[in-house]
Amino acid sequence: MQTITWLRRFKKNKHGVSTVITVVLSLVIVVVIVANIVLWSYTMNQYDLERKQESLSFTVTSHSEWFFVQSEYQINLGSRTAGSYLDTRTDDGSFETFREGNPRRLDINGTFIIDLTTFQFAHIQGVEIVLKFRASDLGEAWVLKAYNWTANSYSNNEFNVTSFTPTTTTGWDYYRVSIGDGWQDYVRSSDGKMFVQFHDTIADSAQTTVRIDFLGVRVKVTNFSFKNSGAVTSHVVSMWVINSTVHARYAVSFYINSGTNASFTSVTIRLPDGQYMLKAVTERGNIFVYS
Ligand SMILES: [Ca+2]
Ligand SMILES: [Ca+2]
Repeated sequence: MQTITWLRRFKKNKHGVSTVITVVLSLVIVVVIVANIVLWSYTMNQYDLERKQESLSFTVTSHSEWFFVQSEYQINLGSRTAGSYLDTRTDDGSFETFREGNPRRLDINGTFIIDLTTFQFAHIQGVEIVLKFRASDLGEAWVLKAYNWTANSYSNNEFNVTSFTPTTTTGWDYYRVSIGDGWQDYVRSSDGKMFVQFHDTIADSAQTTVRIDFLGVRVKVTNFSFKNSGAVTSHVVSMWVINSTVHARYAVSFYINSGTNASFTSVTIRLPDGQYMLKAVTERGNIFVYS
C-alpha cells in the first residue's frame, strides 16, 4: 500500500518538474529571441547612423603638370633667329623663332625631364606632347618625334599623330600628340628624361620661318583627391567611370579618415576624353558623384 502511494507521488512530482523545465526553457528561448532582436535592431540603427554620417567629396586629375625644355634647343638643321627656349615654356604669345637654312630644312631637339618622384613610372598611363607653333608657309608637313630609348633612335611609331600640316600663317596651330601603349620607350625610367625632336619634311623652295610659343610634355595619370567631411572613416570599394560610351566599374580600396584629405593614384582606371561622370561607392553603400 505504501509503495503505491509513493509511486503516485512520484508521478505527480515528475509531472510538476517537467512543467517547470518547459516553462524555464520557454523563458530562455524568449529571452534569447528578444535579446537578438534588440541587438540586431541596435546594430542596424548603428549601421544606419554611420551610413548617414558618411560624407565624401572628391576630384580627379588625368594629367601631370607640363614639363618643359631644360635648356636651349639643339639645332641640327637651320638656325635660331630670335627669342629663347624660355619663351617656349608658356602658352602666352611670346615665342622663339627658327629658320630653315640651305637646303630648306629645319631640325631641332630639346631635353625634357618628367618628374618621376611625383609621378611614379609605374603609375603612368601614357605621354602627351603639345606644340603650339606658326609656320610662315603652309607648303609642308612638320614632324614631332621622341627618342626611343629601346631602339636608340628618334621615332614616332606609337604616336597617334605622326605629322602635322599647318593651317595658318597668321594664327597659331596646336600639334597634339598622345602616346598610349609603348610610351615607356620614350621616357627613361631611371630619370624621366625625354628627348623631343621637331623637324620639317622637305627641302622645298620656301625658306620657312617657324615660331614656337609652347612645347611641353606631360604624363597621363589618374589621381583622385578625396575629402572626408563626415564623422566616420570611409572605405571606398569601387569607382564607376561613366559617359555616353563607357560604363566601367573598377574595384578599389581607399580608406579616408574622418576630417582628412587623401589622394590615390590608380593605374587601372582609365579616364575617357571629354565629359564623364565618376561615382565612388563606399562599403556602407553610399554613392558619391563627381562630374
Ligand atoms: Ca623645308
Ligand atoms: Ca610662349
